[in-house]
Order: sequence, then C-alpha cells, then structure tokens
Amino acid sequence: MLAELPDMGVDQTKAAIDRAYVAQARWAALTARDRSDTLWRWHQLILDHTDDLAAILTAEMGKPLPEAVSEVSHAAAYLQWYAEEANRIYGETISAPSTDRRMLVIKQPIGVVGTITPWNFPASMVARKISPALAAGCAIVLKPAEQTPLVAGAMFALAAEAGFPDGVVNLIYASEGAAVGRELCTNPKVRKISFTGSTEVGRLLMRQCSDQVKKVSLELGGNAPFIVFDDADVDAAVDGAIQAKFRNAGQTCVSANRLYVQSGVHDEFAEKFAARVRSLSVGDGFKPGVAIGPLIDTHALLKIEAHIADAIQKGGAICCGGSRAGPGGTFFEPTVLTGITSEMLLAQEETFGPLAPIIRFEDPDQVVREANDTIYGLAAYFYASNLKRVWHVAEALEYGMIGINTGRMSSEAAPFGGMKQSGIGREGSRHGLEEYLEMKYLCMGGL
Ligand code: TXE
Repeated sequence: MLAELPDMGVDQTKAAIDRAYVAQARWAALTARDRSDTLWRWHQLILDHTDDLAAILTAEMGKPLPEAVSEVSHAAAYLQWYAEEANRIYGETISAPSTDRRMLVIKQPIGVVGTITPWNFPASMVARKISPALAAGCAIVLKPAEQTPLVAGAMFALAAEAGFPDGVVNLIYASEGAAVGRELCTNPKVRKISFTGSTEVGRLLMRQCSDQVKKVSLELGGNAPFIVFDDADVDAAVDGAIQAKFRNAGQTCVSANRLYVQSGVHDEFAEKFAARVRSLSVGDGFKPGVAIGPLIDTHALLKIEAHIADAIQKGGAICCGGSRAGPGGTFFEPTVLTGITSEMLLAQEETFGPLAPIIRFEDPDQVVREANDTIYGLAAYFYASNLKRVWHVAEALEYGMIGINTGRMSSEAAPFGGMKQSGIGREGSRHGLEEYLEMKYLCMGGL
C-alpha cells in the first residue's frame, strides 16, 4: 500500500462546489495579470518538484520513470502556456448595420467547472484541464481517477503553495466515480463538465448533463490507424510506430491501434518493427532501461488476451510477444501480430495495451475508407512522401489530429481532441481556453 486517503462522497462534493461557487466570483474579479502570476508560480513549483512528482507517478501507476519525468514536464508546459494565455483574452467589435448602434462581444469565465481525469496521464491531464479553466477565471472541482489520486494530490498541494485563493481549486478523492460524477453533472452551480476517459462514461455524463443543458468537453476513446504507404521512409515509420504504439505500454488514447502497411513495404516494415519490439524490456518502471511498465489492472490484461485469442482464432499470427511477462502482476510482453483483418476485435476496439496488429493493404483509397470505418475519430498517423498523397490523405482522414511522418504530436500549443464518438471540444492551445469562456454580445443603442 502506498497511502491511505479519505473516500469523499456526495456531501463533500457539494461542499466543494459551494466553496468553488463563492471563490469563482472573487477569482474572476482579479486582474488577468494576477491570475497569470499565480499560474506561473504553480508552474515553477511543479518544475522544482519534477523528480518527486515523477516518482509518485511511477509508484502509483507504473509507467517507466523517464516517461513520468516527461509527463510532469508536459504538465508544467500547460501551466506555462495558460499563464501566458490568461493575459490574452480578447473580445471583438462588430461593424453595426446602423449608425445609432455599437455592437461588441466580450468573453467571460463560464463559472464553476467539474473535471474528471483518468489514470493514464494523471499529472498532465490535471494540468491540461484546469490550467485553461483557471486562466479563464473559472474555479474548479477535480476528481482524479481512483487508481492514481496521489500525483493529483501532490499537484494540488503545490497549487496551494502557489497561492490560489481559498476555494478556487478543489480536489475530491473518491474510490469510484459514479456518485461524485452525478453530483458534478446535476448540481446547478457547476456550469461545465470536462472529462477524459472512456466513451461509455462520456455518454453517461452527457446524459446526466442534458437536463440542465450543461456544457461538456469530452476526450474519449480512440482507435488510431497508423498507415505506412509504399513511398514512406520505412525506418522513420518504424521509429514512429514504436513511439505511437508503446508509450505508456500502449495505454494512451492516441495509441496506434491498427497498423496498416502497404504490400510493397509490408515485409520490410514487419521485420524491422518486430526486431525493435523484441528489444523493449518489460518491468518495474523504476529500473533503468525499462520501456514497458505494468498495465493498470487485470481487466486491461484480460482485454488484451481476449483480443489476441480472437485474432488467432480468425487466422492472425503472433510475430513476437503474446504472453504475460514478469513474475506475475499485470505485465504483458509487447506484441506484434500479422495477418490481421478488419473483422477482428483488435481492429474494431481500442485495445489500450502493448499490442500492435499489422494489416496488409494494396489499395491506398480503400485503406483510407477502412481507417475511417470506426465510431472513433481522435488521432491518426500516416507515413508517405508523395506530396499530393500527403494532402489528400490528411484531408480524407476523419480524425481530429493527424500525425504525418511522425508518431508523436501532443503539445500544449496544439488543439487536442477528436471527432465522432472520440469527444467534444479541444484542449491545449488558444482553442482550449475558449472552452472555458462564454461569449456575450453587447448591443448599445440610442447613440
Ligand atoms: O475508464 P473510465 P477506465 C478508455 C480505454 C480504457 C477504457 C476503460 O479504452 O481501456 O476507457 O478505462 C471516472 N461517473 N480510456 O475504466 O471508467 C473514473 O473514476 C463519473 C481512454 O479507467 O471512463 C475516472 O476518473 N465518472 C481514456 C474516469 O472516469 C466516472 C483514458 C475514467 O474512467 C464514472 C482512460 C461515472 N459513472 C480510459 N465511472 C483516454 N481518453 O485517454 C468512472 N468514472
């Protein structure tokens, strides 16, 4: 056991919402510069405590320590970005259609925001959700995932040190999400919900918010295609696929879930990729050189095994990996499968683990249709060199984020989010700030 925490329920959630409601008005009345300065102080404190935060992160969710350090830096980058953006909230003036009127648009904070975060990036998700909300002048109530509450707790302790006024940032620890989630969605003092997690829970939250027509931002599951065309640089594609597939043991919503490789480069790609995958070591995230930590829980392990069994039964073959690893626990070998077809479960569902299924294709137009044939639309990747193809494929893929000749694209400066059932809204960049601002139109007459 790492720590004991209080299990907070509906009453404490209500009390936190009440505190946030009162504090929000005071926070919004400060100058943008004041809000920015507080975010800067928090940013600096996170940077100063990077090693401690990363160690907590690895201890509670298992990702390799270098990945944890990089996640904490990514979290700090969001705070930096929104400390800057806090000073750049602009309105508009509109040319009025008559001379006796003036028309303008102002932006105001939406109010109290309820945020629910997942376990796979427990530090950067906290920063990515709450820093734009705070920059906009909102107050927040956050419920972290039950698997990873400690790093959120540590970040909130640093927020208190940074000097956020009482009640502006509120943390609710809960051993399960449903009751707290329902209160956040149905309490009228909460004006917006921002959630990252499964599509199933996202749908439920939308339903719960519908009575009050409460605004929602949802970042949900994905089923990312990773397409390697014949004109791609195969070595670069192998590098990109390793990054896009195996970071965080494949437990990322932008993880390459289906690797489509065109016939002309299929065998070369499969051979080079499998050789790299075999060299990835699985184990304790604190051990130097470990690339793949444990899965979050047994449920995740069983899902991977079910996907492999289904693929093999339908004619797929294991190229490398395929078994549990280590002395028990939830470790699984990084695995490559070939002979995969779109009827198999692992091509249809998000595996959320270190499983890379390779699907051979011939026709470039058909592969784009297949890549789009999913309820999800978060991230897609492709490798190609022909410029005409690059543009056409980028435009044809129905995804919110496209990595072209790269396997990594998340950045605080860019809009992160998806189409279709991968969610609503964007996080990061200027667009992420807009999610927490209301637009108000002012019309002044009699002039
Ligand atoms: O998600 P949940 P889980 C996907 C991924 C994964 C699957 C299940 O495919 O295998 O979802 O993961 C809170 N009301 N992603 O079970 O349950 C919960 O406490 C309100 C993709 O972990 O959605 C936690 O804080 N809240 C994703 C958060 O929701 C509820 C990251 C996420 O948990 C709730 C995680 C309820 N009824 C999983 N039930 C991504 N987009 O990166 C749960 N929660």
